[in-house]
Amino acid sequence: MQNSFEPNFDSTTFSAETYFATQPEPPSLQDDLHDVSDFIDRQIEQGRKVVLVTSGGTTVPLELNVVRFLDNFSAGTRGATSAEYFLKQGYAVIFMHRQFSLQPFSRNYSHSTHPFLDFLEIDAVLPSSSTIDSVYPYSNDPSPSAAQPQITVKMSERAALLSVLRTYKAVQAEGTLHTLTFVTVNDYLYLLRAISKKMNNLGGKAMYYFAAAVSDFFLPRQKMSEHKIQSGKGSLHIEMDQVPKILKPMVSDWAPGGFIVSFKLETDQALLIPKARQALGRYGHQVVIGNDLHHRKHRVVLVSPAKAVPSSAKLGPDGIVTREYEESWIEIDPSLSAPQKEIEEEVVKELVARHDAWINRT
Ligand code: PAZ
Repeated sequence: MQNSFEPNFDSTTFSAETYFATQPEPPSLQDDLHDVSDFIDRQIEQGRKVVLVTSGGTTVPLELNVVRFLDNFSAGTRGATSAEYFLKQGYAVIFMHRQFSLQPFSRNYSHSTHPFLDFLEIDAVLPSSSTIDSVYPYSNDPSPSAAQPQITVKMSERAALLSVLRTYKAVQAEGTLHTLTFVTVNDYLYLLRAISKKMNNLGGKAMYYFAAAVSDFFLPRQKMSEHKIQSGKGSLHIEMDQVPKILKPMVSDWAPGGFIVSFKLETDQALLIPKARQALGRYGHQVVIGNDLHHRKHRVVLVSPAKAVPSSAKLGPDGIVTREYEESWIEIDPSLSAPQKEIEEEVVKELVARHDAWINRT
């Protein structure tokens, strides 16, 4: 890798088969799969629809003993927020997210935007000796037998917290949320393949909602340096290979019975619709949601194949099916922000309606 990064598009394209034949399975995969299989079996028994929500960015390690890695932009807001609205719509949710990215419910109290310590209060005046020195470290309580002050939630925060907490507890009691984590793009690909194959047992009741930001390039294990890459020898050149396009095997092999929604992130809004159409033509899934980086919280476009595929549908150059598509924009007032109004509520409502219509199609 050079200091001024020059992308190199000549690198190898791995097929999904080659990828899984050459890259190692994550050590936790079988345990993760065991738990998620139990969860899916329970939802099948209960007749629920299940959505797999992916969320957060994947990393690409540059060393086996990893010190440096490339990351993909995503805080996990889209995925965590959407997961809550799917739960509200009666879906069971498998939430597959980047470790430490936002999660449903707790995302409302993120340490960077709404830290929970800031809305707690201690209801007794601390003794004058309670300087930072006297209360630190936390476990060193100077008077463990004395009456402890009560911790309370600020009045202004109570209603919102109660509402989040009630929903969270209800979801826990119903057992409708299952959470799994990934860090690297390799963890992500292995988990996705295993979960999708298992979810295929749900038939049409399975929805896939790919909000995670997944790296397009990776460094195969065989090319990684074992130890930390050393500096001091001038610029660094790393040739990365292309990550396989997993929507292809998703649609044809892993989850042919499911309703698949992918996301397309662009920084040039003019590319959203053409790129979304291109993805639908290539992979043949149900919906691509286009969002541009700077307006993603207020405006998205849902692109899907037109309901009646015209007889003019034909195989175009590169084997892409050429046919007609329809777009619907969802916008919310940009002056409203979470938690007043969240675009994910509208997106999820629309997808649930489309999923139901798709299940009941003749
Ligand atoms: O997680 P977040 O809310 O910060 O960002 C969400 C997003 C922009 C990563 C997501 O909406 C998205 O577009 N995911 C797919 C990215 C891609 O094209 O790979």
